[in-house]
Amino acid sequence: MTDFLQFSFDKFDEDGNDELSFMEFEKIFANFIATSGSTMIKVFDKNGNGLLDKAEIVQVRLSVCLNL
Ligand SMILES: [Ca+2]
Ligand SMILES: [Ca+2]
Repeated sequence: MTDFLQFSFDKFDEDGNDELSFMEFEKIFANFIATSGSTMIKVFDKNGNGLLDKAEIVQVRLSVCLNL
């Protein structure tokens, strides 16, 4: 695990149990989206309404997982 990942893991593992719960993962994901901002929305906003709906978020998740 790289230092960056270790840092991120410790940062987001809020209860310190060395496991990421779904809620903790959600925060990582939200942070990732916030950092990437409108660029991510443009890429994944399939219907072009400027918002990511549930179905579009699922696609983002799949893409992120596949790229890891
Ligand atoms: Ca945890
Ligand atoms: Ca949309």
